[in-house]
Amino acid sequence: MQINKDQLQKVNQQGRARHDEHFDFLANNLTREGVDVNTILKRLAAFQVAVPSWALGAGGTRFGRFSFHGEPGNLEQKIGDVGILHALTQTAGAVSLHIPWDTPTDYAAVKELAKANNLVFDAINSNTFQDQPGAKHSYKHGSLCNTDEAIRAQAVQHNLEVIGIGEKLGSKSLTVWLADGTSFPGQRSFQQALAQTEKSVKEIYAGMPADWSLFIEYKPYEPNFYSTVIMDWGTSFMLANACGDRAFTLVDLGHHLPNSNIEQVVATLMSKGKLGGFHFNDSKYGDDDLTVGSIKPYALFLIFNELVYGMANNPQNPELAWMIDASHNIKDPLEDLLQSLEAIQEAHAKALLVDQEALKAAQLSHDVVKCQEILQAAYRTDVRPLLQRARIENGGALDPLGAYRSMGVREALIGERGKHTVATGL
Ligand SMILES: [Mn+2]
Repeated sequence: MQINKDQLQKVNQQGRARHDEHFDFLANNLTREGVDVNTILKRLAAFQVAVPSWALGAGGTRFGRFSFHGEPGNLEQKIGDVGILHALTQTAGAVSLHIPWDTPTDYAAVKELAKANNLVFDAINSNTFQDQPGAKHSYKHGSLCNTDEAIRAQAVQHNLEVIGIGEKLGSKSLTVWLADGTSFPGQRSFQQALAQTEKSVKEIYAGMPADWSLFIEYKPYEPNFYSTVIMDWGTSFMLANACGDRAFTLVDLGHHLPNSNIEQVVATLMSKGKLGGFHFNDSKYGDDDLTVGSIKPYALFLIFNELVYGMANNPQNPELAWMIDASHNIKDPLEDLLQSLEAIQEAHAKALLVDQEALKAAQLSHDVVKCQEILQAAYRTDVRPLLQRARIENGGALDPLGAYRSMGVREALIGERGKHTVATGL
């Protein structure tokens, strides 16, 4: 299904007068403080986050999975779901595919469908954390790091095939996340595993088209519980440097040990021009993949503050590939994604409100109290009217979640697809 624009306009009309009041109040206050509201609206409108195909169905845990009614059962339906998110929010204008779960059968039709939904194909993701049907070798003991040359070669070849698929769709980047690691001390030589991984990623890098980028994701544990080969940003950074100029580190918010200072990681990488991709989610304990902003919204704001600073001050850093990497076990996946998209833009807007000049002055004069006041003044501002205005000016929903519910989108999807569909790959 596609969102009916006329119907959406009608839904928007219901809250329009109230929105105008809230927006005028906020815009007047911000203008008085010297904020250029139109520039912020433009920045919000330009910010597009990719939705990964695997986030459109209900995920699960190793204890089980409870599917959600009307899940997309194929690639075309997944693109349709992202199209719904984009129509409502105007900020989900890209889709990130996972191979082999989303291997297209008809490339022209898939591209046409994406275009009809105003979507582009963002970074494409390979999978060497599962054995594929018919594969000659198993990744049980690692893929790119494996001691067996034939297994490493199979994993490299898979990545090259994924690049080939991405090329046909218009993607310009490959994201590599490895499950490689060990669960017990002594299981494997750390040095050898890292050396083999470096050799393998260099082979993948060498096989990329000249206008492609490689994003190397890291994670400290899980599914292996003693060590992972690419355990942290430093290891990813080292591998990216070993590959070359078009290899970058990818930060996933959930891929850190508790209380890691992710904003500092972001700042460090951007200062070196090596932050390429960014995965949003939230967590309490580990890689929980919860709704963005649901647990630590202030941390998200502080991270965004560094991202906004880096985007303005680090021309050596490329434009980032933004993506939501979350998993929904008990919510309607589309509602969860609408909440995440809202939380991302909220943190983004607040970061844009930080008075960078005043902050710099306060830092130079060692006014620690003032520094905190400046950050928190931005954080405490209710920026939702800005998000609403940016959305409706671009044809989106005033209240995406409210519109999704009042327009009966999930009910329509169940009507089209049936109740008991299961998203591919989940
Ligand atoms: Mn991720």
